[in-house]
Amino acid sequence: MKCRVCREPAIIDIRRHNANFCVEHFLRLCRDQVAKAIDRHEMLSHTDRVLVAISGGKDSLALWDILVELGYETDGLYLGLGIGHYSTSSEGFARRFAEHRGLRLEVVDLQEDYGFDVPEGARAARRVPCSACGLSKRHLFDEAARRGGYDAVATGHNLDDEAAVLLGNVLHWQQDYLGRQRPVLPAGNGFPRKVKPLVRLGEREMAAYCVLRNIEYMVEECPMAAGNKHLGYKEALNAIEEQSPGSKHDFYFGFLDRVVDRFGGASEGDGADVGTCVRCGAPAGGDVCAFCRLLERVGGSHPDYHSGPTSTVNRTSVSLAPTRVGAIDGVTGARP
Ligand code: Q46
Ligand code: ZN
Ligand code: ZN
Repeated sequence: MKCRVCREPAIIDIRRHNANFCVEHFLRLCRDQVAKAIDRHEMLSHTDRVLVAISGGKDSLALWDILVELGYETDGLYLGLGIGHYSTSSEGFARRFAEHRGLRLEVVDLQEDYGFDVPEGARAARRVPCSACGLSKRHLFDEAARRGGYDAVATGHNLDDEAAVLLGNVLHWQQDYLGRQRPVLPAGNGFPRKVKPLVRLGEREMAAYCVLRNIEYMVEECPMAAGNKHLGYKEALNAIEEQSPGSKHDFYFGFLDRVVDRFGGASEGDGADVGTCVRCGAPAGGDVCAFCRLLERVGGSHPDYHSGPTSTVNRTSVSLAPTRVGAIDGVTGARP
């Protein structure tokens, strides 16, 4: 097995490219694919300040690493969701990554900062955990981006994720979701720009990238994901990809090239009557946003953004609104 570029021994085969790569050229391929996605979909410019959503898993840490390598100005945000061992352990991976590289990581903890965790939120709202979790994540990333004056929020969704979500949306003809399933959603209606620079790379490549770059990451998946439909869609697509390499890529990029515009909804809140939440100032369909309604049901409250620093690893001069005083040297603490 020889590298397609240099003919030295290869360490990985990528069947959808019908090619093998050595370490150096595999890492270059990953960076090039991210640069290509950013360029083609006009995700970021080099003057943007980018907030990277960090979960402690392979995708978000590889994304952060690649964006730094490509010269983007980035900070990370980790959200402590209160999902037992999964959360405590993933926070450690996120913090160690940031500390080793001298990068700034803000940590927002649902329980400490808002008085509830994902399992409690799900019970109170009578929702499945992933629904309460997703709602909280979207709100808190948007909120942190507004508060910190970031130009864009970058998430580690890879090709496998996007193809699986697309399959689910197509199976159930979720027209609104289909219109918004784009690698970039422009800022608008009070929402920050959202970008997914890993859409040209698969799950297996991201794991290999982390191993080759010595990035330690949380291998364990969130226990709440077990048995969810998304995993089933991934398995179905893996079976198709096995028979026909390149299918996931063709499915997702064919959709973007030929179909997505038929569904409209190129930005968040499109078509909806978007006002401002009277409690927290976030964009909202009614007087009170969905997160504040969840907070009320679960008996939580907003942190006082004006009373002290948030927990931030390697805090720099950026003055972010504070949630709690952090414990790590010189550092303050508040995170997908
Ligand atoms: S939504 Fe659901 Fe994830 Fe939240 S509860 Fe876990 S599996 S972390 S991407
Ligand atoms: Zn090579
Ligand atoms: Zn609100």
